[in-house]
Amino acid sequence: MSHGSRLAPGGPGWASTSASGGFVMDADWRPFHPAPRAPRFRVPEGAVDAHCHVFGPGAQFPYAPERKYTPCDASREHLWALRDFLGFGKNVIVQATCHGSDNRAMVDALLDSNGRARGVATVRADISETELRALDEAGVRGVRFNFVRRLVDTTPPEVLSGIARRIAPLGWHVVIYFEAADLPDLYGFFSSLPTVVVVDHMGRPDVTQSPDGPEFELFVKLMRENSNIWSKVSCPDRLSKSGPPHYADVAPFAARLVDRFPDRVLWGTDWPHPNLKTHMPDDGDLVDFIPGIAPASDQQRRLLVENPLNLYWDR
Ligand code: 0GY
Repeated sequence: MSHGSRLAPGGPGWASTSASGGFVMDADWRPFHPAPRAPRFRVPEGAVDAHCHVFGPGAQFPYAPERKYTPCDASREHLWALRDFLGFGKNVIVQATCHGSDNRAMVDALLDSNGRARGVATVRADISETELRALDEAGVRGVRFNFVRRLVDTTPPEVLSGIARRIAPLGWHVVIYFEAADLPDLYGFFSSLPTVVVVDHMGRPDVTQSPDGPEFELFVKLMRENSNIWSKVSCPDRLSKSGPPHYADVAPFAARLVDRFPDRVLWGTDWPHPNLKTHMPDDGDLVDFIPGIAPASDQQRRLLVENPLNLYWDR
């Protein structure tokens, strides 16, 4: 990889702009960047992209009937090529809501990864012990609870608590995704979870407010009061109003968490960036966001290597 180069391996279906298997991609869907640029920032050896997804391909792994969106296919081969191009060593693949609780596409990628990917699944309360053990064997280390109403129908908290109790003995954790405006209502539930809890995208702060203002202060308090709660300092593209390439308005929020909780932060690309409406990020820009939020090499090593290895590979 050299400065100025772009990821463009070519081959059939590389610039994926459709869904296979008879599925029709949403009319307003933005496909992932077909040729991101090489980042200037070199991630440390063994760095982990700790938040990304695979979609389908629909012909092999059909999208779930209950999905709220139909994406373009985004295969494991694309993900591995992006990983290598950006300089990462490993991935954490998070089950996307377009696949519901059918984890086959994600598990297929884990099994293909030669131990270089771990997974976060979506499971139903009636999942059997045998199925849980099979997911564990494949490399799943957590379950995701989603509270974003445009993505899923609501699941009652007592059902989620039951799932958390089932997965705790496996050493798994819970990943939570919610909007900042819902944190006051969910604060007690999140604090009650018995496992490590990883928050997606800093709890989606409104970055037009101050990083020291009451909304983000509540999120920092959640992490301060609960030493089992971690955060992904990811998705500036999803949160920013100032936009690419620097996503400058998001940086102070992420930098605050990296500085205050250096052992409880993770970073991921969020490739293939579902449901973005304003623009599709260049993944090279996203990697170049990292030194702005984690300026010290020690912070970078913890964020990109030690923390994700600790959570996903060492337990
Ligand atoms: C993300 C964010 C989104 C989607 C999903 O599973 C999903 O469908 O997570 C979103 O639309 O905000 O983390 O990928």
